[in-house]
Amino acid sequence: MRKLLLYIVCFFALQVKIMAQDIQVQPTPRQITVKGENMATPVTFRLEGEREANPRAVKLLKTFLGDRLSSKGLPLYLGEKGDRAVQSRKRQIPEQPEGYYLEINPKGITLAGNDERGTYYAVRTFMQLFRDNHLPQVEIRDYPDVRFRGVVEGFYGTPWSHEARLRQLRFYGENKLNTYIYGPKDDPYHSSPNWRKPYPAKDAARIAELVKVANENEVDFVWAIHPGLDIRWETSDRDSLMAKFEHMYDLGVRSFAVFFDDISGEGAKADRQVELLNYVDDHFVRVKPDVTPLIVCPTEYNKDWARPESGYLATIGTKLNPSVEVMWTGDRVISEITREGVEWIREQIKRPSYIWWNFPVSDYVRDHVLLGEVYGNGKDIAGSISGFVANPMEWAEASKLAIYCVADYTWNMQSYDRSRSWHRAIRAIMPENAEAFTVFARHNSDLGENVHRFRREESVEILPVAERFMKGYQEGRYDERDFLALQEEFERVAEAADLLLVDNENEALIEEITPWLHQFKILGDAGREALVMLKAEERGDRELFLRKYNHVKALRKRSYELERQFNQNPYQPGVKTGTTVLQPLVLGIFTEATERFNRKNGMDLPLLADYLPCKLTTNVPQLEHLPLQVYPNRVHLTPLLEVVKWPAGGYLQLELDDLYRIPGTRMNFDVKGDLSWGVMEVSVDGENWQVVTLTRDARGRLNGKWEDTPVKFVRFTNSGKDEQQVYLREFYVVFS
Ligand code: LTM
Repeated sequence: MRKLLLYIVCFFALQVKIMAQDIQVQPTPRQITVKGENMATPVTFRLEGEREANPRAVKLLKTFLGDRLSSKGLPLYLGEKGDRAVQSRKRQIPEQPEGYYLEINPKGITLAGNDERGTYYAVRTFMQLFRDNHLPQVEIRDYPDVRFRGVVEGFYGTPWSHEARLRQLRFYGENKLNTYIYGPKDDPYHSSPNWRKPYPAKDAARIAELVKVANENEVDFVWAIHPGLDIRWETSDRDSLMAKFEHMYDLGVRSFAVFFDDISGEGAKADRQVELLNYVDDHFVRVKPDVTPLIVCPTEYNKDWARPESGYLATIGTKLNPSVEVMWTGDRVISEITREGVEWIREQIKRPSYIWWNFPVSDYVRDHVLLGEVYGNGKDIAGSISGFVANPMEWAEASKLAIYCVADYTWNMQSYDRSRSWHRAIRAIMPENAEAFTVFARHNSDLGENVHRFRREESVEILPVAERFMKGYQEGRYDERDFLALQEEFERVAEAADLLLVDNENEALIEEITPWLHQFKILGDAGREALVMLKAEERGDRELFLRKYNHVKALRKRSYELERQFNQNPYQPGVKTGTTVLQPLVLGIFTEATERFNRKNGMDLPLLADYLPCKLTTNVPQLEHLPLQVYPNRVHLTPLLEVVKWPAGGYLQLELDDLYRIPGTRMNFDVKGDLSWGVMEVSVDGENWQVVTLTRDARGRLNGKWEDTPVKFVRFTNSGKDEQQVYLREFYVVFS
C-alpha cells in the first residue's frame, strides 16, 4: 500500500514538473508552483478591485481581456497590498519592490502587487500564461533581483528614431524592464553644442510622447544631459543646466541623469562635478517630490581608467550626495561584470554601482551586428549593484535580442540560462522565421579585432567541425561526414538569408539587417561553391573546378562591392558577417583547393588571400588592436570614441609593404591649443627617421606630405614630457 502511495505521489510530482516546463514566462519567475491541470479559459471574467488598483495595470488588463470582461464570470482580483480586493492574499505577496503574487485556479484569479508596478507585472505574467484558450493552475511568487533594469541609449552614431523608441518602450513593458535612459551621444541637445538650449518644439513634443508611452508601460524615462565637453564652472552654466532640467520636467520627465563620460580637461574635474551634482540634487531633484534619485556617469567610469592618484573616485565616494546613483561599466570600458569588480567599485564610491553595460553596443565595430547570446556577467552580483542597463546598437530592433536576455538575467540571475533565454528571445522577436533568424544570429555575434579587446563566441556548433575538416583536408584525409555537415551549414546560411530577406513579420528588423543579409547570402553561396571546387579538384574535373573558382571570385567581388555600398558610416564603413569562423573557412578551402589545382596542373591561379598592405604598431595602450581601413592607396585608422591618453614617448607607427611616396597625411586630435608635443617622421628602414613638416589648417587638423623620396614607415610620437589627452578623430596616410 505504501509503495502504491509513493507511486501515486511520484506520478503527480512528475506531471506537475512536466507542466511547469511547459509554462514560459519572461523573465523567468522566481517561484512557480503548478497546482493542477491546465484549465480552459472561462468565457467571461468579473474584475474585482478596479477602482483601487494601479490604473495602468487595469488598463492593460482591460485591453487584453476586452469582451471577456463582464459583471459575471470567474472572479479576477486585482490590486496592491492593502487593497480590499486582494486582502485575503496579503501574506502571499513578496515584500519586495515590484514583487507580485499570482494565483490561477477554477475558483478565481488573483493578481496582487506589492506595489503598483508589481500589480502591472502580475498582469503581464497573466497575459503570457493565457495561451491557446487555456490557463495553467499555478501559484507564482515573483520579484526582480535588480532594482533598476533596462537600457541606456548611450551610443555614438545615428540616434534611434522616434518610432523605434516607441517600440522599445512597449517591449520593455512586456519584458518587465523599468528603465530607459535617454542619452544618445549624437543628439546635440543632450550633449554639446546645444545642451544648454531647450528642444525645438517638434522634438519636445516627441519627448513628451515618449514619456507618456514609458509611463503606460511602467518604464522610468530618464533624460540625461552630457555637458562636460564644454562646460564652464560658472553660475550661468549651472543655471542653464537647471533650466534645461525644468524644461524637461515640463515635458513630463521625472527621472534625470548627468553624464560626464568621454571628456577631458576642465569638465573632468571631480570637485567641480560634485559641486554641480549636489546643487542639482539639493535644488531640483529632492525638492520635487515626484522626481526619482539623480543618476551620474562619472569620468572615471571603469576600473581600467580609474587612477587612485587622481583622487577622482574618492571625491565621488565621499562628497557626492549619498542618494545619487553612480554608473560603472566594469573593469574596462567594455567588460563582463564580476562580483569582485562590483565590490571594488562599491568600496570606492561608497554605494552600490549602477551598471552601464556596454553590450550589444557596436559603435566601435560598426561594420558588425552583434546578435549573440548574453553571457559572462556574474550571477552573484545582484546584491552589490543598484541598477543594470544595457547600451544597445544603433539598430534598435536587432538590439532587442540582447535586451530580452538582459531582462531575463537582471530579473532572476540564478536561474538565468544564456542559451534558453537567447532561443526564447529569437522566438519572441521573429516567431514565424525563428529558425532562419537563429542561423543568421549564431554566425553574427563576434566583433572582430577591436580596441576594447571584447570578443564574443561565434558559430560555436560548426566550429569543431570546421577545424577538424580543415586540418584533415590539409593533411590529405578528411571525414566525409564533416564535409557533408559543412555543406549543409552553408546551405542553411544561404537559405536563411533568402527567407529573411523576404520576411514581413518584423519589417523594421529586416530593414536594419538587410545589408548583412545580402552579405550572408554571398557567404553561403561562396561556401557551397568552394566545397564544389574542392571535390572537382579531387576528381580532376578541370572544367568544373575553373567554373567554380571563377564563381567564388565573382562572389568575393560582389561582397567587396557591398562593403563599399552599404553602411557607409565614417568610422567602420562596410558590412561584415561570419568573420570569425565561416569567412576564414571559405578562404581556407578556396586557398587549399586552388594551390592543389595549381600544383597538379602546373598553373598559377591567384589566391583570394586577404591582403593588408599596412601594419600598425604602437605603445599607446588604447591604440593597440585598432582596426585599420585599407583602401587601394590610402590607410585610415579607425577613429576612437573615447579620450586617448597618449603618454610621453608614445608612438603610433604604420609600416607599408613597400616604399611609397606620401602625398598626404592628416591627423585630427580635436585639440584647440598647443600641438607642438607631437612629431611626425618617415623612414625607409624603420631605424633612420626624418621629420615631416606639419601645417595646421583652420579646423586644427595637422596635414603633412613627403614626396621627395619613397619611404616605408610613417610614425607619430608624443615627443613632449607630459601625457596628452586627445581624441583620435582622423588619422590617415595616402601613399602612391
Ligand atoms: O561607456 C560609456 C560610459 N561611454 C561611452 C559610450 O557612449 C559608448 O557607446 C561606449 C561604446 O563605444 N563607450 C563609451 O565609452
